[in-house]
Amino acid sequence: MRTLRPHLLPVLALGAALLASLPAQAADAMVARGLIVTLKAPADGGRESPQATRERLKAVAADAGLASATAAVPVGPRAHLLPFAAPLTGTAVQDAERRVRLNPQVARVEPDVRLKRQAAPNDPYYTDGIQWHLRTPAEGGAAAINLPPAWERTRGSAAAVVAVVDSGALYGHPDLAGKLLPGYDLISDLDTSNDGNGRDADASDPGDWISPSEANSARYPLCPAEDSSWHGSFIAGEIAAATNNGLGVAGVGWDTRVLPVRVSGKCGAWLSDVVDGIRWAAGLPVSGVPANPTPARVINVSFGGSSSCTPTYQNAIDDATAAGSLVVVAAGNENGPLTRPADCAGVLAVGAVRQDGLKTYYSSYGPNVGIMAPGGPGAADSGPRLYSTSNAGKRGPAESIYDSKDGTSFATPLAAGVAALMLSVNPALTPAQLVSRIQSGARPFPSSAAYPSCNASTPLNSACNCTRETCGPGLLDADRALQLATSPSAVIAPIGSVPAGSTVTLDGRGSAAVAGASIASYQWSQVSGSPVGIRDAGAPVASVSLPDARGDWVFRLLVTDTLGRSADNYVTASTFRQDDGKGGGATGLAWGAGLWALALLALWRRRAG
Ligand SMILES: [Ca+2]
Ligand SMILES: [Ca+2]
Ligand SMILES: [Ca+2]
Repeated sequence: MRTLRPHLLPVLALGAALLASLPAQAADAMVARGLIVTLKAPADGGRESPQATRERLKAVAADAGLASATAAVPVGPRAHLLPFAAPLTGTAVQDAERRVRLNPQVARVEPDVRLKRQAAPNDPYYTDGIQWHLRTPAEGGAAAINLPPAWERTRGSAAAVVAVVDSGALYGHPDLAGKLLPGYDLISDLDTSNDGNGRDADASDPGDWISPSEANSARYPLCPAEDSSWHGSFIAGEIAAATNNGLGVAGVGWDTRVLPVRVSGKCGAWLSDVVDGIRWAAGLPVSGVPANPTPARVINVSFGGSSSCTPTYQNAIDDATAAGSLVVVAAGNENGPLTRPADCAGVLAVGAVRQDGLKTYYSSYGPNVGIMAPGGPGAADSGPRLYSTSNAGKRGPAESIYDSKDGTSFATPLAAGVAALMLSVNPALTPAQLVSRIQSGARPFPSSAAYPSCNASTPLNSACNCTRETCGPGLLDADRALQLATSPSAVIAPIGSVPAGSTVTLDGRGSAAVAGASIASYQWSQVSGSPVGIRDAGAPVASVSLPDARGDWVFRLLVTDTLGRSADNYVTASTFRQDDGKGGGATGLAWGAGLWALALLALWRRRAG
């Protein structure tokens, strides 16, 4: 058991990570209610009466063919607004502006456009582009998690608590002020705790350094010398740094709160403390410890290990999940198969991609990865990193700073933060519903011709192109996940391979609406294959008679709930002939992958449209 150690980096070369400025707003998106006009000084150079100014403005409007609904309105000391009779858009605005500008009486003119409320926080690491990974993919790169449109929907809520089961927290960091709940310190032994006692109510992080004399000692076997990591505080800042406070970094959830649960100290954490930490975070009883007054609906666990999931770990995750808490875990930095806790059932395991969306050379991987998110390029690669709240102290806490780190530990809190945003718009979502919606909303992986595809059986020592079999469903997309947070889910029983000429059942009875709604309508349609009639196309269970020929047919189910929200899904039926001598099982995987690709394509098209 050990933390997934980051590569600590000094805060420097920030300029290298700067992005180009945002694209200008397109002209066709512009809405204006009039023109803001500044007249030239009167011909005689003297002062002009308000009445004379109004007369000149009226003449300008008339010359330009503007049918002003009302008289000009002063804008500041020198300019006036000439209102249109009704708001104009696009080129109509530009035409009116051009006509007014041609008037020799006019010094300046600009449209009085409606400024869209931008959910862009003013934290300098965000505005400077250093926190590229929070932006839209167009702004921040293929892997950016698309928070700006998500922040238009919600900035989180104080009720959505995210536990950070980690090294404790720096309560004195100014960019975590007001965002940290009291939490608890569950480290049970003195050598690890480094705070002079065992379990206690103070979850602050005293540092977890290992001095050269302590390294590989009897107290700290197999532990190398290292400086304090401030691991938990970095993660807390990613999830919920004080945001839009003009200081430092932005967090995923402006209004999310973090519950620090301290389990990791010098030389890492004990399994027994971690599983107690998960239980306590979820609001479950832990012997000898007061009940958690603020149970977390999302639990971030950025720990790794070399063994596979054990009943001790699985039971804690099962209990937390049953209590309604989603456990979000790091995939691991071993460039190999997932290990505990990422391979436990019911967790959302998060792997790390670079800014360009390729798997990092270090991220563990496999088909059971839940989602991929930015994790920094890693020390052996280059590219933009992730910045968050930290401390300059090499041992105990010193000056509050911002630092960069790499690792799946730091991809994980991005997904945990998105889950908290989803719960703030729909607190009824279960852990399984959170996972399915985050995955349904995933963006497809990009692919670079300069890199190989990740290999399911042989780890590559470089970045690689993610596939479904190596990186799971796709890239984390906060906005798409938030849209789906209030949607029903369309679930279709698999069909797979059937004899040619079969009648098959299209079964959508697994579909579900979120709390407070129910499925109001089912609509089946055919997407591909030779045309076949669908019986009961408006019912939860429909059927089709497939022709007596080999082929593939894809059907779509669209469900709409009582609140008018919709979702869809796809199912494939493939036929074989009895004299083929096989049931097509060997190609089942290919069908599954094709179905997945089709579903993603549909999502992508819908999003792009
Ligand atoms: Ca303690
Ligand atoms: Ca303590
Ligand atoms: Ca801030």
